[in-house]
Amino acid sequence: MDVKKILADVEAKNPGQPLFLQAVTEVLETIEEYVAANPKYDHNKIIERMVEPDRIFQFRVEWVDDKGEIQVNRGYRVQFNNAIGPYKGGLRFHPAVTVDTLKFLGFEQTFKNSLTTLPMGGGKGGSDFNPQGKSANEVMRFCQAFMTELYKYIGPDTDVPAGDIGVGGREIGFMYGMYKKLARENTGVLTGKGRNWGGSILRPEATGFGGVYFVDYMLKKAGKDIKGKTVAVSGFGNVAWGAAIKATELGAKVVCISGPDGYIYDEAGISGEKIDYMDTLLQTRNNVVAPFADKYPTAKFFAGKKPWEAKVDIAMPCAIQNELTGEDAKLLISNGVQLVCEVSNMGCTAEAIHELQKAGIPFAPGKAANAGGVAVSGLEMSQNAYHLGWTAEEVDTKLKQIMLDIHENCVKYGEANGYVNYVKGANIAGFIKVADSMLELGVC
Ligand code: 2IT
Repeated sequence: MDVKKILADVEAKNPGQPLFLQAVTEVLETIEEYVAANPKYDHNKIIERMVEPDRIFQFRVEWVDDKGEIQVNRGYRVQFNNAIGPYKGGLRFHPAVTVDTLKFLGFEQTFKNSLTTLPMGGGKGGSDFNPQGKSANEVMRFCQAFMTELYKYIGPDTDVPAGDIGVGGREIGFMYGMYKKLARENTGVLTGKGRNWGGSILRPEATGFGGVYFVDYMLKKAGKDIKGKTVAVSGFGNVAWGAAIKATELGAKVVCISGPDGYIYDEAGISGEKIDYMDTLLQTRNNVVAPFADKYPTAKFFAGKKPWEAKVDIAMPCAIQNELTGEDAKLLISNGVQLVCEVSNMGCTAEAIHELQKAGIPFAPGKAANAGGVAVSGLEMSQNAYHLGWTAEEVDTKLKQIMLDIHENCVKYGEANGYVNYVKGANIAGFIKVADSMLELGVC
């Protein structure tokens, strides 16, 4: 495989899409050696086929705000690859969403879903709708308008969306209500549903819990223990919340959370009701973390700063893409960080990953470490298909096993000279299942 040529083609075909190019570059550079050793992939142009989404839907979403003004947003669904199962992936509502964002996320999702061991293809969607400052009724009208178009492209065996940034249980409810009405079926086509209407127990916690299970496996592999470790988590949304609960439960101390306005350092640790308060803050939808320091005297707020300047043992980016840069990585390393586990999608820049790997710090990519979220979505699909619900213990046992399998796969394909390159391991393991399926399914 000529990586340079393929990347040049991807760049030429997708102008102005730096995030997509970043995601593709990382994968191609790490699977290059494996692909070269297995010429069947090259002969069948598997890479060229994998970097092209199956299809992309873009649509206008119009709705009326509380003042009676008509608003126009853009909606998307990227159906990236369905070689191993129906398209599966979240919906992101964020003003910065473009087709580039959703292509990078859909591409990542294809590999992530493959790693989960469940039969799910890769997809992603969303809108440039900004939920900040919108009333509940405005959010409902937007979600309904969005679904009147999206429902044409999805279905329980074709494409199953879920939440992502800006889309939580409330939004899934509004969208599922409209889907059910339009499609006249109750087949659980969205995941992350409420417990009363087909949702899985532990789905809200799953991404953060899975991320911490992954950290635990990484530490064990390095002969270390999570107990007593200090942790910096970025963000204060669903993923950061789940991570804080599980990290605390396993004996670590979460000292940082953050928002777009700055970060909180709480030497007493963020546990118990402070974690509940993270969710309260999220529900205000003001996207600021500063009020946390007003409420808890041990917490300090650092305006305009990132949590990566704090001295911690473990860093877990849980917010958004490229939130941890090369400079941040250098700072973490100089402060003695022992492990970095990306739980946001592509939370670290290529430079950051390079710095961490160069320093021999174990680093896990989001597509491995945050796969617990979509994995429990897969379990929600199974429960819906069976028309029953599993207990928390059953779901948690399955989630732990899936995270362990992902960790083992990363080690299998990424370990060399006493260092596990989790990026390489995850990309190769994720690639093999999708690529081999494409070979078996023929050119179609
Ligand atoms: O990035 C992700 O894996 C998600 N936003 C969850 C996707 C899902 O289908 O549960």
